Amino acid sequence: MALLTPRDLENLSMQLEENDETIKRVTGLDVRGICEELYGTKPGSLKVGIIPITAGDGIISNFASSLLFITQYFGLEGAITEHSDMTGYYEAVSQGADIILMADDHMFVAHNLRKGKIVSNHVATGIIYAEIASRFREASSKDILVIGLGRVGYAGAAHLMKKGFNVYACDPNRGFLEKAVKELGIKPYCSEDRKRFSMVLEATPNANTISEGMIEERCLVSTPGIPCGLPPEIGKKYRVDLVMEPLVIGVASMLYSVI
Ligand code: PYL
Ligand code: MG
Repeated sequence: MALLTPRDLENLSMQLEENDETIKRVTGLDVRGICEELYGTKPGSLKVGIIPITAGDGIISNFASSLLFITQYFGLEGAITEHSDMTGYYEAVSQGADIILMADDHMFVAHNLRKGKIVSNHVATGIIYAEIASRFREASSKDILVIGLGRVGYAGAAHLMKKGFNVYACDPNRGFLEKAVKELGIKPYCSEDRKRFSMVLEATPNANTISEGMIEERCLVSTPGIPCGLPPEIGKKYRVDLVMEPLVIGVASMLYSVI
């Protein structure tokens, strides 16, 4: 999985503002509104304990402070623990945290200690970016393309199937594709079919995964990025709206899903 760098997290509030404007324009709702409808929850006065974790590649300098910004932006009370790892966990729980946010290199979780609800960033991110794509007001049909069937794309495809969309998907890993066909009932996307889509969920760790033959003239591409799957020249040549932001939208989905 691609790890965030401090550079990815620069100007997070500006990235959020720009993307929220696009989301509102193309779906009719902003991130808050979509999360409230999606999960049926509204943030109350809950305390969020943010615990830096030193495992693996270790602490990302502005990751915890980014989580604090996001927690407060969505109206929750956040606090970064003074200590990391298990000491930090003990500190957060002792100080009355209702929700714990912590991430190592493989798993980033939100855990509501009061309700016992837990969610991974992969699932919450797949679901919210799928939801955004599916709400494209100018969509030409219920056909939607999912590029990438790893932990994020699989969760997004499952969510879209549950919502009754015609999900076409591709992944270079044949096993991932076969698993999604068997377990979710998605249709394998073949470029030879020359089928074009007005809604795309891109969930891969690669750049330029979207090619010209995949999209309609008017299209919404929804992706957590890192890097961007839409080649700039295609974004310019067609009337493509791009929703791409590295952390805030996925964490909002995590928080709304466990509150
Ligand atoms: C959650 C992000 C989204 C994409 N990749 C994921 C990632 O970078 N995970 C690693 C997060 C490490 C955080 C570090 C810290 O600062 O606590 N352990
Ligand atoms: Mg990507």
